[in-house]
Amino acid sequence: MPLVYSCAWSPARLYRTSPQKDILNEPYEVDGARRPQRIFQQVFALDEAAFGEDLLSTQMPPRVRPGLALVAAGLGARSSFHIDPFEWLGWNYCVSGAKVWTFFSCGGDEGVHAVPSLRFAEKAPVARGGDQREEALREVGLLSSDRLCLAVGYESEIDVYADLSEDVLVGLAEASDEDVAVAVGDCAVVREALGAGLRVEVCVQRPEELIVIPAGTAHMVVHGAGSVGVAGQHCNTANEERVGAHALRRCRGNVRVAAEGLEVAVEAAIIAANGKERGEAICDVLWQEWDAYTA
Ligand SMILES: O=C(O)CCC(=O)C(=O)O
Repeated sequence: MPLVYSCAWSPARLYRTSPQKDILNEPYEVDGARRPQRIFQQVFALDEAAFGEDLLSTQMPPRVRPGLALVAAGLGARSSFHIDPFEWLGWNYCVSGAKVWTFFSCGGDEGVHAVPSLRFAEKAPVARGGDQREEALREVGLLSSDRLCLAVGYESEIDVYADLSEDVLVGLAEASDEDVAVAVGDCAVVREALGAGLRVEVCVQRPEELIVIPAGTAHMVVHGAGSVGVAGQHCNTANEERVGAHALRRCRGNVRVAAEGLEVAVEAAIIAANGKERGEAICDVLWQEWDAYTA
């Protein structure tokens, strides 16, 4: 499998916006897509015409819905090597600085788990949306210390960029995408993944660019100096069943319920985690809160 530096074939997609344009209303160039698309329809809410109806805002009670994340990082800071928790679509918009994304994907259901040396294991996420959201998830039984946790994802302790020279990161703003891809392609973990038949895609994200991360794609990010971005999640009818099944699996619920939609799956997950009586009482409170929120 070749190492790829653009997102044209991609699991991930890169959208280029521009400071002169109106980010809420104008269409933007998209790598790999035939025509421009609009990105946001409200501030940091993905455009439903391009990305499908936002089911998190209509099917998930506000108290347990994921929030936006601000990602501010210095030179060399990096994420873990991970697959996003939940099975929804991740997005990440770069406001300033630049960062390198490396995506690993592979045909078949097993994905990166087919390469045991990458050592992916279940892990509760570090960022769960702040203390208040963590508390809210704990209260409804969707986050607990025994890892019976709605937000569990997969993570590896491996540092994909362990061999990447700091010079690449210092010069990131001006570097060509090809040069960065070649430098990342030289890292031992990447060479090993390519040798094992995984697809590896390297992408430099710069200001006014949005990355969309498909569910289940393993990735790791390393930042250049002064990088600031905003990240969020989106769930539409295409991945609703996956997100619902994830919620239920985490709570040892009946995963077939997921086909009935996200709202039904979230309720079933809460009941599976708390028992029928307490679970139903929690759901009543969450739905009432929701009515008050939308009134
Ligand atoms: O921007 C970063 O440092 C990490 C972002 C990331 O991995 C994600 O949004 O899933």
